[in-house]
Amino acid sequence: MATTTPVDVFPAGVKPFAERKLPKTICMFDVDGTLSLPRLAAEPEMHAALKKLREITAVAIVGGSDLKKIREQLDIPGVDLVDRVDYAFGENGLTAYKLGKELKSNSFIQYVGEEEYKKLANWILRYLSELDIPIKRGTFIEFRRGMVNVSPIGRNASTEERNDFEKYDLAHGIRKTMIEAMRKEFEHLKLTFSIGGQISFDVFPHGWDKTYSLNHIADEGFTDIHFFGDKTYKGGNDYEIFTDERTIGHTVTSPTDTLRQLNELFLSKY
Ligand code: M1P
Repeated sequence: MATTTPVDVFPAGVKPFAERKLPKTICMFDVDGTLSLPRLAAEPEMHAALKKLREITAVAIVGGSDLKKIREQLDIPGVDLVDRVDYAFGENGLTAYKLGKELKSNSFIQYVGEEEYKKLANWILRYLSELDIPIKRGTFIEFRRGMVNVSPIGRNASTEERNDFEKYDLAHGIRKTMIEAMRKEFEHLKLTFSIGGQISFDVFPHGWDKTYSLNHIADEGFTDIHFFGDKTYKGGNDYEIFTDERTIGHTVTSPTDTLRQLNELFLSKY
């Protein structure tokens, strides 16, 4: 379980929550498809909007990817992402930063243990070795702090190869079929399987979806927790936090739509 470490030092130039226009409100954002196009960099307009929003509400990023990838997508040279938002949550909050400082959290390997993890990894590699799809690249399992990410084509696929796999998967249900088999095989581990992107799926313990990140802000007294995401449908990796009773969920269709909604709800009003 996550523990909330009190970090009350607001860096120079950053207003404490109490001095913002809506002191009890936080806006949380998914990354791919919400702040940027999948795996691509966010546009300057998005950075400007988040900066302006931070004067009004607290701002959090909650991505399924690890923070390294999120940083690449939301990079501004010279200023680390964790210093530009109030909270940065990678891997659904299993890696967590508040005001530039890392918070304590949990890990997938601690949860399943070495033996079970070995069985899981061996099973995945065996399954994929027998899977016939048009092309394969490298890095089929990515071991992360809070989850394992599994990709039938491999994470080294190029943007074009990603797009092609996504279409192929939609027609042939490659990920869906693999998830069904894996769910059956590892029922005892109580794992959740989530398709959050184009070429892979995430595997993590029940409850370690994006709602996990809410543990880190639980003691902060926010009364309005807005969440913006594109995969808010059942089975999408924004579904649980979007439907959670603690949040006010907003479905977006693209980064442009996120900007439109932010303008309407906050930026043009306060
Ligand atoms: O953030 C959404 C997903 O982004 C990536 O998915 P893919 O590589 O399949 O497009 C992964 O980092 C995945 O873990 C994440 O949920």
